[in-house]
Amino acid sequence: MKLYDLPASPNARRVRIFIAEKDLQIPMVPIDMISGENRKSEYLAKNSLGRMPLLELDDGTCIAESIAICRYLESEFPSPPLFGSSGLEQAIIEMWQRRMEFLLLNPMINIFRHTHEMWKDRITQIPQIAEIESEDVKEKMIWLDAELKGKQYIAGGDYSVADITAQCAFVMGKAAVGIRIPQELSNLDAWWSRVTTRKSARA
Ligand SMILES: N[C@@H](CCC(=O)N[C@@H](CS)C(=O)NCC(=O)O)C(=O)O
Repeated sequence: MKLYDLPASPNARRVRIFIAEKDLQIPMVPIDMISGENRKSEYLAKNSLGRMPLLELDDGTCIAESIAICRYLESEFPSPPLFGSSGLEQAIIEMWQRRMEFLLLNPMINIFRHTHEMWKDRITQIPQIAEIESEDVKEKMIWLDAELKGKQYIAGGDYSVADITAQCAFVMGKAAVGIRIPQELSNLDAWWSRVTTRKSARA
């Protein structure tokens, strides 16, 4: 199998971190979005939406959507479990993964898309969307800080895919849209140190 990758993409980073946590060696094929490689027929035949990441299996089956890719890898390589083991663990991790995606990662991506030069000629940019999303993300950081009180990781006991989604949201916030975790949010700040010092964080 191989992973079609977009190095700067937070969604692709989610899958790279997941692969690193599982200690898998999966060849990566970088796709050059700036030159429009993902809009060429060869790539569109693999993913008609022209988006990355994309996992291509040896039989040619293509799996898009970062969480779908992670789910497939979890089923093939269950150890260490990153989506939980028992039914209850799986439900709690799913709950947190969805919250981190909808409340943090997607808004960070939206802020980037509606403000950055790179997206100027690709979408209709609406700066007010970025302003509203930025305020909302700041509120969500305060909420998450309170939720993390007494917890090591987002879903509770162990590092999971919910942490991966949240850390990719904050990498995007820091690197691309200037939103950083305030130091006074001490639970969130401690969690950030915990996850970013893992070896997989560099993936
Ligand atoms: N929901 C998808 C989102 C994939 C996505 O939007 N990827 C972006 C990079 S973060 C992309 O490839 N954009 C290229 C484009 O829109 O042309 C996932 O989780 O994988």
